[in-house]
Amino acid sequence: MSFTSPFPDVEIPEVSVHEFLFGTIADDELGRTALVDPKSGAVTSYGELIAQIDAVAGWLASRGVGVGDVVGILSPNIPAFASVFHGILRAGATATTINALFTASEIAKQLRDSGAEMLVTISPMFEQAKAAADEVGLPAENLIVLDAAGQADSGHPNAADVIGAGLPAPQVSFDPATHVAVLPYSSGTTGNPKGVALSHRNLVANVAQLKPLQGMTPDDVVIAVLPFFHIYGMTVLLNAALFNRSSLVVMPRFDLVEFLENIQNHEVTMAYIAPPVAVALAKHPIVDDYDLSSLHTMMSGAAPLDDELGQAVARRLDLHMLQGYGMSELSPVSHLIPFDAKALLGLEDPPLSSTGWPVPNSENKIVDPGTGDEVSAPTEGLSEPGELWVKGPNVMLGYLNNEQATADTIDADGFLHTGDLAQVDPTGCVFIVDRLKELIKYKGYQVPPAELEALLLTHDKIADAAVIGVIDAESGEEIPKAFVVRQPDAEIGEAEVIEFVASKVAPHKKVRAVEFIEAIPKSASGKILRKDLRE
Ligand code: AYL
Repeated sequence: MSFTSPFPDVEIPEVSVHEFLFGTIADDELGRTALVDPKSGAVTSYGELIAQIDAVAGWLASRGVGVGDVVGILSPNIPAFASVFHGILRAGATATTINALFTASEIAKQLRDSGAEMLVTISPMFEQAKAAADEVGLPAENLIVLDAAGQADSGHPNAADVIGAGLPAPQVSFDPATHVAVLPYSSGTTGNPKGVALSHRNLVANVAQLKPLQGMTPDDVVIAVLPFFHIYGMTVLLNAALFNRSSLVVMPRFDLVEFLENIQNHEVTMAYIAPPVAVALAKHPIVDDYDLSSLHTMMSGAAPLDDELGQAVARRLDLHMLQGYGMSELSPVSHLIPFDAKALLGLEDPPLSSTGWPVPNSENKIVDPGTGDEVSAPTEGLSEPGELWVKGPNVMLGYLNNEQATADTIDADGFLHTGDLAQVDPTGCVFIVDRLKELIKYKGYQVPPAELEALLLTHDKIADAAVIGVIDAESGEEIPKAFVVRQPDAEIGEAEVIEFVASKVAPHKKVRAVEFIEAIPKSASGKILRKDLRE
């Protein structure tokens, strides 16, 4: 079946991200709070943020960085992330956002693949950043360490150099529809992580598509604990909150007590989370010690939210609980339960086990992966399951330097094949039921099996390996599990495999279970038969 968004189309202006977010800002909005650093209490107003963005863009331009250049950002959420990120885009350059927990070799891989010629980081990440910069041959003056004021003679520019100089923003011109604004990395439906080329138009579109459903206003205070380097935090928090003139309370990492304290002390009204946070909010006794009455809305995305769990959080905290679905390749939100389902759809209680309806300006298909035929539309109940296909202005331009992977993902009619299995009800409400693709998610983060398999094969006691996602009996969460074939006569146990992987990758990519087998089941063409492993 084929269906469109039930929401009216929105206007998507043909402008850059910067113009869209700040081009029409009113004088009386400049003094409003854009960003709060709860640790130091520092507040950045919209006026200050815009000045900082201009300064970053001006400094980059003075260094010859502009259209066609790529700059990496390696940082957890800090207020300066916003100025650096938007400064890069304002200069006409492309930002590649790197997971702050990556190891040096993971960082180097992304820098090399994206062609980044500059990297911006902060001192806690300096060691990895420096090793990666050395590996790809970036000179000291192209590694910016924002908070390293004391390293004056290190050759690394810092925030005082970059922002303090206050250089004027350059005039740049590009086509927002085709110019790549950001390159986050995703493994998509198969293989190794790839640069997801998202245009200015993609990013503008998704904020515009979210606007009527998200319910964010200038009176909202939004807690920003999901990382800005991941597309969820980038679009749904950073860009959407700034567009709506809300305030962001910026947290560099999740800590339950700090999360609760910040909601209470800053009278946070909206929280965007991934399912593991919902578990803590539903179950932890400490939650009762805080006044969280300011919170009116919470949205979960990036992995399936258990219905009961979501309801438990909504009841305990007395708020609207919503769920969204999407992919990095969709900028990312393609489906959402709207903030006000009653007004928009005439629905009292939208099902929280669903991921809601297609965002405005978009079209969907549900296609039987076996036959390639569209499944029939249900008159009642749910349709047969099929692969969810999505078309709209938020569909990525493609994977960087990878025409094959792009063609395998976006078809000739412009539909992106998500690799997720969904069912749909007669109103067009989508229920994600399974994943067809190889991707594993640990706590909402991507774990690319192909990357772990390649790493396991570098171990001299391992003859062959395959990695799949399994549900951990204890936590009920998806975890990466490795199937390992030992080299003849080699002795290697579970602990050694786990430690080997853990020493080479970011924590979320660790293998968390190991099974030794005689041979990895493969098809005639050599493809790992993941279904057989699952069984
Ligand atoms: P990536 N339910 C089930 N699976 C989900 C959901 C969900 N609500 N959201 C994302 N996924 C899975 O690029 C699905 O397999 O996501 C999808 O193909 O890291 C994959 O995650 C994409 O992984 C929001 C808020 C989307 C966040 C997101 C994050 C998307 C980034 C919509 O409202």
